[in-house]
Amino acid sequence: MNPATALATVLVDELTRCGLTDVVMAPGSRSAALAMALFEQSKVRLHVRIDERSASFLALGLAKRSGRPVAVVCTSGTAAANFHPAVVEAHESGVPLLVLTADRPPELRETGANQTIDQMKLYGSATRWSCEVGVPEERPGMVAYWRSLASRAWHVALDPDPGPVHLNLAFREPLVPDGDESWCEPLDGDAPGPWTKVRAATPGSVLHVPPTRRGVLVVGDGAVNVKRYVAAASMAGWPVLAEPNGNARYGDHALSSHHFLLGVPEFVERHHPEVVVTLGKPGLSRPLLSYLRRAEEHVVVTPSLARWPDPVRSATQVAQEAEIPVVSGDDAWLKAWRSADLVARNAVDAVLDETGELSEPRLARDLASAMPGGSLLLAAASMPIRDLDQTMHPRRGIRILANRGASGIDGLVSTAVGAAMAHGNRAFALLGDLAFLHDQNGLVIGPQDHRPDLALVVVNNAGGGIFSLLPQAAFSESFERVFGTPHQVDLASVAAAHGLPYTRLEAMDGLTKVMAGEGLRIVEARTDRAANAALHARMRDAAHEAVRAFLGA
Ligand SMILES: Cc1ncc(C[n+]2csc(CCOP(=O)(O)OP(=O)(O)O)c2C)c(N)n1
Ligand SMILES: [Mg+2]
Repeated sequence: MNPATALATVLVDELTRCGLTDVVMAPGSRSAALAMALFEQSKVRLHVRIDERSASFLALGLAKRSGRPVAVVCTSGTAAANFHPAVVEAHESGVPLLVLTADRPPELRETGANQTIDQMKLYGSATRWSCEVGVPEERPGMVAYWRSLASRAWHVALDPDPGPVHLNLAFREPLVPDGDESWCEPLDGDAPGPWTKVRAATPGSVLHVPPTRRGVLVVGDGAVNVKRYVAAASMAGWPVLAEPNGNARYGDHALSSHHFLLGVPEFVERHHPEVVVTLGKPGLSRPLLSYLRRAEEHVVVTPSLARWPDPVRSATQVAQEAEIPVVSGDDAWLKAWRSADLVARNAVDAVLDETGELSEPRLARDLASAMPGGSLLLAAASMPIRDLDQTMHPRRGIRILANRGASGIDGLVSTAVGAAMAHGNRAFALLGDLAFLHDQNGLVIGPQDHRPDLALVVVNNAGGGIFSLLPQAAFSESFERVFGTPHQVDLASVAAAHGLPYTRLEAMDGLTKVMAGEGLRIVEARTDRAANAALHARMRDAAHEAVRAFLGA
């Protein structure tokens, strides 16, 4: 057996023994041995894509939803560089990825040899570990090296701080199997594997949160152990301020309009928190971020003590686990939050329901409400995730994901496809038109590849709608050209080019029908950026006014 084939076979086998179930690969020659070993391995589900950027976001989506490492494989050169955005997102949002890049052997580097770039530590500081594996050779000891390396890569990607691991794999020719099965030592691993068993450390000591009724639980992106903390907060009589992608906006204690409540200074003055506990990374609402600073104690719960989210540098304590104690007392604190929340929510709903017309925030709200139990929603950066945050009513039984590590508008079609496949049930994605167009290649799926049950709901406001809500909107001369960035792409034709069903959602009453479809499909909802900005201003004004009236302020 040639060394390239031996390394590829052993690596794939060992990763499978660790628990690898899904691999995404893009074609190339330097990675041929890996591609063929993956093709032979019946225990992994292989996904093949031609665009490495889309391939890596597909892997990200699969890993994000499943919580297990997913491998992504490519050839040398710019192919590997195209993984960079997904690696960055995985690094920032804590998604386990195994990034396997094929490379030229050292003697071909820095010589002008074809398709050769410097791939060592290609992703800079955006990995948990980056390893230059070394050219495989036929000599005793290599099997232990490769198997222990694979075990280690798997565990570093997963515990205790999930994220991307990069193995740069130099292959010397021959790159494809030569039919010879002999090798200088047994290639098999010891049964049943993995080669190195890693026992995760039990989390450090539990932090005891100071007892108080005046506490708030904030749940942001990437939160873990959500149910336990929501239950504890409920017992303590705390409101839960949950960003949709924190998946804690359910039950009696969940608020839905904190973005508006916390934008009213009189409300904030009267609702001074003694303790705020945050899970995950909050980052959708400026008023909520400012509120974190007002807490006497801000406890950040994080799986890793090596990094923790503290976006406004308000953390006073950081712990892997926290105990929120039950304290006796009346429910005045919680009731005050809930009643004000209801007032704000009703005011927002009234604005949204004035007519049956389709609007961006109403579509977000109604999509989240109408999704069948058990379904998944991926919301794109820009307005989709913010609209959900501002309008979604609390509910159970759905899962919401967003790429909030780096908040890119890239790779979202692929992330949605991957997440939907790992979810294995009905799935929806709410995407802006630019986000959709950015990853059109996510729609390029070969005939032998699995297609998920996923509706890509595209809010087409012909450009970047979020910018109409930002200060640059006042610069009318430059605005359209450099921020609005309109395009002239016909989404029905995009769907047709990919052979996908397309539906235009004209008014809100068409939503149920659109949602009832099956398979991979595109739904377009056309909106207007200026009207959307005006509607958001009305939502905010109505909510703030209602809260002030409620407070008698
Ligand atoms: C990869 C990347 N490029 C640029 C940006 C900056 N950006 C943030 S929102 C946005 C506009 C997005 O437009 P669209 O997806 O149509 O959503 P809308 O704002 O209309 O809701 C841009 C360009 C980004 N976040 N990510
Ligand atoms: Mg748009």
